[in-house]
Amino acid sequence: MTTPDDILPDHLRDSDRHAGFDLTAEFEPFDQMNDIFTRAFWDEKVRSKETDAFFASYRMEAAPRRGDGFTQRDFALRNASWLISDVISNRAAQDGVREGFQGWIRNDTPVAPDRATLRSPAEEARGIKEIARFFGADLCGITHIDPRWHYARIPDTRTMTPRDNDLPDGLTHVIVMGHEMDAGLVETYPSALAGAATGREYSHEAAIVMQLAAYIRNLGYNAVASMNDTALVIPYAIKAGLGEYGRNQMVLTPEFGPRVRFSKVFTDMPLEVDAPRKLGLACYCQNCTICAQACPVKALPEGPPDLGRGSPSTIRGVRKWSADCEACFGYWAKLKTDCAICMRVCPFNRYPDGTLWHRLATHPRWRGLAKWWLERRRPPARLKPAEWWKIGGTSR
Ligand code: B12
Ligand code: SF4
Ligand code: SF4
Repeated sequence: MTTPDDILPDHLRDSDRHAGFDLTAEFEPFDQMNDIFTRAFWDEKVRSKETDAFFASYRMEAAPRRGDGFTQRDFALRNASWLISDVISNRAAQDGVREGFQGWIRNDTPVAPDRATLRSPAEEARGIKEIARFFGADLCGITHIDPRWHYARIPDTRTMTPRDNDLPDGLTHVIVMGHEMDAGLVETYPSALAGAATGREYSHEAAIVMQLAAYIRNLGYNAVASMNDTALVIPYAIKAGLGEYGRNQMVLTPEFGPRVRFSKVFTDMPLEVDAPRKLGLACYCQNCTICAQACPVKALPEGPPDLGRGSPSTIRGVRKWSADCEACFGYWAKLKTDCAICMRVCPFNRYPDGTLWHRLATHPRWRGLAKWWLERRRPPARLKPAEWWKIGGTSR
């Protein structure tokens, strides 16, 4: 599927422009067989004893070792945080579907045969956002479905061979939700303990997307619950007005900076969509390289957006900041846990909307002053995992 500008439907072309998306004629939807996690099962260039041990450590074979943040207790909290997500993602293992990661979350309730009387799309959109918050989402935006961001193929997890992306037809909208990660835990990256911030949100997400989708199906409309599976969520989150794309490969939100995860529900319920927002966050990245410098394996770019290095794990035909994900995941495999140093060090994680620094950094006139001020301060040190346990595991 090529998508030169002129064959895009108007609503997508206009919102691409507002979002600042820059696609070339080489664009191709991404094949999930090629993301680095999936490659770690079939591609000998990525798979190693270390990557196998990395995945095993999330289950029984935790990898405790001496060192603050990597003790048995640290791994215990991380793995326990993942538990509910794991229960959901293992449900359809016999069918080769890892729900929420490599396949959408199967419906537990049917679509009601009678449709509820709907209010206007604007009122229904407001209602959906309230219900998303009721179930526990911290952010919610809505956008049109856009097959460019859907995986061209997905793996059959029994054999790690490709099959078609089986998202049902007829879906028109995507409800994108944001889930704040625990601030204190994120401050301890890199550590096995910090991985509890990631695991806890996946477990939360699983419940929230399933409940929101069940609500919509009970109203008589189709709804498909989805976490990391089925589609790239970053372009969707930007289109849904939740934030802007940063150098650290994450959506920077005004509320939490990059310290947030995203989930989604695909639906055919008629809803008013949100517009991408110009927030001034990504503009700051143009002259900031804090995340790139902090990355221990130098996986992040220091220059302007480009078309990538030709890695099979990078989508083709999108001008953007792209990471060396082979180097990034290689580091995770060595650690036996995930990393997010590039999230921790981002100033938008520390200075959310409403703080003076945020106001300066997002204003074209004062951006330079914000950078100058930051450079004169000592960068905040990583929180020692032992300290996190001492302060009782509460967010600061
Ligand atoms: C696979 C994956 C990874 C892999 C590898 C990516 C790869 N290239 O294979 C690795 C291990 C590197 C990884 C690391 C991390 N990830 Co990750 N990852 C994913 C996942 C599951 C799939 C993305 C994918 O298929 N990428 C393959 C191709 C498309 O990669 P790419 O070309 O480099 O494109 C990347 C970006 O440029 C952007 N992107 C893609 N297309 C387009 C188009 C436009 C126009 C724009 C602007 C951006 C954009 O999205 C891609 C993210 O990998 C997504 C969830 C999802 N379904 O989207 C989460 C996701 C992107 N990861 C996330 C996070 C937080 C992380 C980590 C911080 C780890 C952690 N502890 O959570 C690190 C950050 C590393 C970094 N700086 O890059 C979050 C980001 C949240 C946010 N605030 O934006 C997501 C959305 C998961 C979630 N549940 O929220 N990740
Ligand atoms: S650390 Fe700087 S360059 Fe990196 S994402 Fe944050 S603001 Fe952008
Ligand atoms: S997650 Fe860690 S290794 Fe990967 S890009 Fe970020 S800082 Fe680098």
